[in-house]
Amino acid sequence: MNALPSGVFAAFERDGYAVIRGVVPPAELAEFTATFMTVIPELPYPPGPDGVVREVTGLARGYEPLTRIACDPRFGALVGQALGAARVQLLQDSLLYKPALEGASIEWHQDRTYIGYLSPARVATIRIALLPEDEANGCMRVVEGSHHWGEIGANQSLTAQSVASLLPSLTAEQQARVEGARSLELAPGDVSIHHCLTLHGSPPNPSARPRRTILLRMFDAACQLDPARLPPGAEAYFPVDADGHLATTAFPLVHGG
Ligand SMILES: O=C(O)CCC(=O)C(=O)O
Repeated sequence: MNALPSGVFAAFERDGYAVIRGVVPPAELAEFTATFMTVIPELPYPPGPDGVVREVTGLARGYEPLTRIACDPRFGALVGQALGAARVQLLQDSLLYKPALEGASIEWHQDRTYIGYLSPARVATIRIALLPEDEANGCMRVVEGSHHWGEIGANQSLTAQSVASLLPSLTAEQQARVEGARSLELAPGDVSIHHCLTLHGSPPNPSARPRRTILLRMFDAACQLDPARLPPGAEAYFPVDADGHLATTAFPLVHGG
């Protein structure tokens, strides 16, 4: 990768997201794609209410090719730069596939609703495009600056079965801002980073082209676990050190010493 682009921190702070072009070169992208397609082969998958989205989460813990991608220091460094964090840990990895013709939408949401058990809310998702992502094939859309709105709706960390739309919980002014949301069009090898409070979603993919995206959710290692925001019994999956920081044995350090 090139030297870290300047301005990522300022853009992320202002807009709640940033796009960095050409992070993964073509040869490496082929390896990432092979790893992705081992986990999610090009096969038919059962549709939900408006089509198919196949998402596989948490494999980086046990599948070495994906561990290597998730712990690649380039991605940790970009999130560190966006958040202004000296040390960054990996929270979760996901592979997201929207097939051609029948790819489903993802409702407008804040990630905080579903991974809201860290305090403060200094968590970001880096998304690596393996294929072109554009309006025609259901690229992600973000509401610029919406991370400044604070948390909307109830915490559903580890309790929700699916992603629900936050649109009914928005004010009229916020709903108008959703109308003007920005489409994050990405070329293969580009990445986007969004804040866990940024309102985002993606429309269906009726195009003849699939979408394959690797998502890595990362957090400022200075965050502490807030057990009150976890359902009973879930604390066992979030080992902490004496100060309440998530243990690096379970949530690897991906940036900083
Ligand atoms: O890539 C997308 O279409 C949506 C991703 C998403 O919802 C997320 O990162 O939480």
